[in-house]
Amino acid sequence: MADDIKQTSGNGGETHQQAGSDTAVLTTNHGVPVSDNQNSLKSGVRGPTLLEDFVLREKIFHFDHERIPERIVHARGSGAHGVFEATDDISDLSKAAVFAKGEKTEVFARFSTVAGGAGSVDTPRDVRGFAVKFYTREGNWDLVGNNIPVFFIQDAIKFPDLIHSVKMEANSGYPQAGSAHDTFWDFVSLTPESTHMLMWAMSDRTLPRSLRMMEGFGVHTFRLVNAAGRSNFVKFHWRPKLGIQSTIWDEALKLQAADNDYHRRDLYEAIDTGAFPQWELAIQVFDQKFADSQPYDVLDATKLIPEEDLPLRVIGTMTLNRNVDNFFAETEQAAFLPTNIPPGIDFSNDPLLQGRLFSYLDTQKSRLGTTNFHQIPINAPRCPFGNFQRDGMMQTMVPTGRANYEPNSLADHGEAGGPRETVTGFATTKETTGPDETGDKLRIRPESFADHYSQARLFYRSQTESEQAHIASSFVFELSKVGLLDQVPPRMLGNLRNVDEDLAKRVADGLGLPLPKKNKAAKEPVDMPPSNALSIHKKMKATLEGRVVGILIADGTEAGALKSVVDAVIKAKGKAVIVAPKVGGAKLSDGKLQKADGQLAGMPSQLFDAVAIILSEAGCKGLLNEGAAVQFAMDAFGHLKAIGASAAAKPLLEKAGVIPDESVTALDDKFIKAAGKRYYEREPSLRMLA
Ligand code: HDD
Repeated sequence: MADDIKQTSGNGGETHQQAGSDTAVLTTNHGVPVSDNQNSLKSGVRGPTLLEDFVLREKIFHFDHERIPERIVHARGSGAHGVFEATDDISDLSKAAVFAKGEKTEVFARFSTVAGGAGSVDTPRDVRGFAVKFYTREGNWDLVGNNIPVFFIQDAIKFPDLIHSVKMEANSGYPQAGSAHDTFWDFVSLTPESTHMLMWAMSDRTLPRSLRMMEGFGVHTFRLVNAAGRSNFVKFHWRPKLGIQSTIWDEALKLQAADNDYHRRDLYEAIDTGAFPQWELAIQVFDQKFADSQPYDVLDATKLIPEEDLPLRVIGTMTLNRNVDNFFAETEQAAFLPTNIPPGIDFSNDPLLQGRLFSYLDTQKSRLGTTNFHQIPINAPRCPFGNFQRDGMMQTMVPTGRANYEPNSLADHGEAGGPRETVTGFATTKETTGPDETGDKLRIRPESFADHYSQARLFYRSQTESEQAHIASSFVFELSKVGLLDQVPPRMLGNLRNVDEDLAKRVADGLGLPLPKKNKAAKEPVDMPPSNALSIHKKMKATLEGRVVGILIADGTEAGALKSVVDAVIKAKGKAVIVAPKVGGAKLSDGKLQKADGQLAGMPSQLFDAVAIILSEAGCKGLLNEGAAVQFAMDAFGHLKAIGASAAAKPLLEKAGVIPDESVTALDDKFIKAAGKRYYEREPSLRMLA
């Protein structure tokens, strides 16, 4: 902060002055001590309340105005603080201090769903926002990305249409937080450029197991600029250290019922218990020559650069190590702006990115109510900052002196003249992206953006059989929810025929519709070599680290067996959660009472990555007629999880329809090994897949 500017309320990072936190005395907002916080001031014992009661009026006045407008998109989110450490020397590529090897930069990350309101559930089928604010020594850098590397549209002018179509329908106000409805599919079926993103959206990428197990992407092509002013193009990637993992649809649906806050709780608890989630930041760097030689335009946000063509280079690690102290003050008031960019990074001409450069600054005024939103501690830079912008609503700084304009010669008279140094400032790169960059003013989509299907095909064909089945089934489910607009599913099928004939057929079959004519493509798609990096299954880690094992016990459960499973799970860096018919606990074989972490009826198996069912003969008998116990085993099996069970628990497994396979084990080492994986090969025998 410039010397001549003082902030009255501190500047981020530390705990801030809060009513109630710095005084034992209960006061009004203006510091007047309050004598009674239980009763309003009345005229007589049973008479009306008096207007004079300023304590009551202030309290209710403040309460009445507690809510602020939620984000128009990404309203539901969870955030955490952390640190980014640069681990590779890329000074030849970028002069940004945040990338200097060994540099540690404070960060705040916020993960979000897109369509639902702030109070909606955590696990709908939806894209996830992945926004990171780096408080660098050269100002804030906000990398505002998603967990999918491409986007629905190519030009920001279509964003309001896209979002209107996916949000709850304008007349009825439903559905909340979901794309399975008329208007979304009407819009995307008329917008072939969305087809690639639809492949990702219909895949398990939109059903993350945990925010800690998501990849993240900057999506657009950006630039890195070095000290000599030379620039290269760059794509940013986040890779979770725990490996990428998703749930399956039935599991995600049941998670919505079991725990609305499944992802928020998971992130908070992991950080709270010291299991800090980590991601590697990696880059794909390329020059104009590479860009010109690709069959797609690198300025088109509906395209990715296959990792097989341009490998990722890891340049740093982000560790989230501190939960927010106050959800509203921090997570809700966090304002991310793609225009927050330090020297050494720059934009490209991607027309989607260009529109974002306006939108985010604009929306903060509407959401946070003031142009001074940058003074809110979560948004304030951690480095000194100063300029001649003044006043405005909710101004909390107290600039001293007369210097509120520039140039000035106040210093000649011994007065503070304010900041003026600009030598090291952000300078837009001079380099162009080719001959078409400037020239006539045109409302036009470049010809190089016309191929809407090749990469959609690439994505589909890079998936495992099981992943392809999930994609086909999601299309069937979503299109089956299109109610009134009969023309929409055939139109979508006509687009899908351009992606893959087999996919189109499977979706048509699933809907019970004839296969329509192929829609005319703006540009005929081409086959690209499959990319393993696009598949979740091909790169999932077999590990219990960061995962949760649910252990079902009842009276009579063998104490030794329980202890050895709990110990083994913890040793494998997993979390063991004990579930019993009564939360007070169960009496184990050694006569001791084992307290449970949760009651069976409220802790179904979808909350866990694997389950152990440790029952005595009597305990099992007692649970055979308990629907929640049968469902516990049935869903664990149906959700493709490993099941370890005591021999006496067999009747329960049988009743639940569990068919023994390699992942249904005894309670030994085999179980711990099996528990780190999902068993997708089991699925075709369990449910109808398209
Ligand atoms: Fe956006 C929020 C990500 C295109 C306009 N966007 C928002 C957030 C994320 C993204 C993660 C939530 C940030 C937070 O946690 O507070 N948006 C993206 C990505 C896009 C994208 C990856 C394409 C590659 N967005 C996009 C366009 C526009 C917007 C084209 C407008 C022209 N986005 C907004 C917004 C939001 C927003 C309306 C709502 C709340 C906010 O900005 O602060 O301005």
